[in-house]
Amino acid sequence: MTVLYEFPPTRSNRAKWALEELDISYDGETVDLMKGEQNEDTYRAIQPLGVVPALKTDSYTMFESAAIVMQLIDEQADQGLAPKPGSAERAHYYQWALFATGEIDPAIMMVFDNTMRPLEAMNPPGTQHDPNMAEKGRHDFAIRAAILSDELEGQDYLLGNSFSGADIIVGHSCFMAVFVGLLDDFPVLQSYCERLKERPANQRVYG
Ligand SMILES: N[C@@H](CCC(=O)N[C@@H](CS)C(=O)NCC(=O)O)C(=O)O
Repeated sequence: MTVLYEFPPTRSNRAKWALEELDISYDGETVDLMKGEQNEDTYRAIQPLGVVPALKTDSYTMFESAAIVMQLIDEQADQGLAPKPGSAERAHYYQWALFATGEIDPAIMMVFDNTMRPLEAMNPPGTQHDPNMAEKGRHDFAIRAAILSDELEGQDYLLGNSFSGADIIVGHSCFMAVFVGLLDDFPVLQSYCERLKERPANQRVYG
């Protein structure tokens, strides 16, 4: 049986969305971040950093939301959610997936951590929100969002007209950005979010 360790609506939703798109049967196991369950030894044995998501299947256990999405999609290659390995389209698929986790997520989290993150529940004692760091996050996000927006201008999805795993990974970043109040100046990205929200699998996860 496949088990997803999750805490909706965090980045575990990326893995959940892929499971739903691919119609894979799984159990969702909540790791309550507000209660500190991510720090329990049993969970740390699965995800040593103490973050969600993690995925356990009959043959492996893994973490990192984008890696989980891409692995699940490769296991179900006939469903066509990723371009052929080695193709030019695959190059861009990897590019956008890693741009989301390596460039966009950290900028969003810099804003979230310094404005909205519950200090007592999820931070070391004495941590304060830092307005300068929040501003740097907004600045970094805007540069990266403009790059995404240019790419999506005039096309429905990151790889053109067909939906792929890159849209699950980047789409979740865009939903995070909405949550943190960062997408107001990016109408192309707002439309992209609306398009993604029309998908039944997305509605089952983010509904
Ligand atoms: N790069 C990781 C980041 C995972 C991550 O940081 N998850 C957050 C929720 S969005 C978390 O579990 N935080 C727990 C904590 O900070 O204690 C991924 O994409 O899977």
